[in-house]
Amino acid sequence: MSQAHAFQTDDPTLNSIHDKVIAGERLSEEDGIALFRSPDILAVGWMANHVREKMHGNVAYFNVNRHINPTNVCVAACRLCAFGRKKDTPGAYTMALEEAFQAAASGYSEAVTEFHIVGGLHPDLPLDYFLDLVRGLKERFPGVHVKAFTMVEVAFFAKRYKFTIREILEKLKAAGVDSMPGGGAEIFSDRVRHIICDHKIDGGEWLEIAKQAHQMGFKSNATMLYGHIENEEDRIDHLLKLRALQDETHGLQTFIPLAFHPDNTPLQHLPWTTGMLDIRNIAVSRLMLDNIPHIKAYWQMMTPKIAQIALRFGADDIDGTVVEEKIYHDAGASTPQGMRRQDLERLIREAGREPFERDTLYRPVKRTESSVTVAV
Ligand code: V47
Repeated sequence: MSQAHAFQTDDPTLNSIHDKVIAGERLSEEDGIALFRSPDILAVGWMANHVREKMHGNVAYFNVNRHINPTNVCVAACRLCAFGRKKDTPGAYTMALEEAFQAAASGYSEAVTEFHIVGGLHPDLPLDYFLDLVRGLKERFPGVHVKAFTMVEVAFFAKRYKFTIREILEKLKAAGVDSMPGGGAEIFSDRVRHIICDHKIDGGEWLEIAKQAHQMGFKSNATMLYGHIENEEDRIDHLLKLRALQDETHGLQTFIPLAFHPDNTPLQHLPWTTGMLDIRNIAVSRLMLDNIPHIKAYWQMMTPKIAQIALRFGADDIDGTVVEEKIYHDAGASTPQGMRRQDLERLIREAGREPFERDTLYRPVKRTESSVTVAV
């Protein structure tokens, strides 16, 4: 779909980038830095929207999903995080499996098509806790896609239970994991990672595990945490590393820029991100990641209002109903914990887009009064 409005900018550095965007040419590191620094956010957004409409027309994707965070007990103690707790400290929890199954079934009455499962790095649970969780969900909800465990959790399982990454991925697959969420990528820069999440795997390991997962046929997402102590070069470095991974594996479905929420974290002296930074990260991601199909404006993290605007600045997806969000709410998010399908559709329509309910693999979901089907 072409745009009715002509491109205009008062920032001369954007003219050569515009020419490349129109020609479908790959942008360079310098282009990326210029996009982050340009005062002309509307021109940056125009280009991102051009690419977004070329790829997805007028549709905006959402899904009906439920988050399950089986435990917040975590050995990592990342400075960026308000969710993790040390074992036996106030607020620490670990769901009994039955409790997790009940959580999976609770919330909105509409049939979900995806469980999104991530949790802390628990020092004592057996591997079977996680495998039984997935097996139990598959038994009880056979049609529901299980998107579970970040590359960081996979690395932890391998180390803790003494298996190779490949063996852990095979066990997760056999238990019923269908794909993997994008968390834990944070920012790949060693300098920044050392400060915000010192105990996590490094960026190279994250990319290597994602590569192995993709080579085994898993699709995954990827995230980037911004708005803390990183700079523009760190962000572009992160995007270029993901672009190179995708050139090799084609396993990334969706990229999700995540705005840092400082409340209740050891970095709570840092300011919150602004709407402009949120929108710019969406737009620059769309322009730099020419080989990743989807850019998600995660409404829980951006707020529904900014997510709507993002749908005209490069994003084509706003995530889903979620039902019960913990990670951002522990860090001060004031968004609702979940949203109904009709509310997501309204957000999308009022942004001038056409709502498209997808499953996790972006296939259309058809609902009638009594059934949900995925067109394959
Ligand atoms: O990896 C943790 C981030 C991520 C904070 O794949 C924080 O579809 C901001 O990855 N402020 C988990 N961010 C969430 C995540 C995700 C969310 C929605 C959809 C998908 C998907 C993935 O949240 C963590 C970390 O980067 N995070 N604490 C914080 N205080």
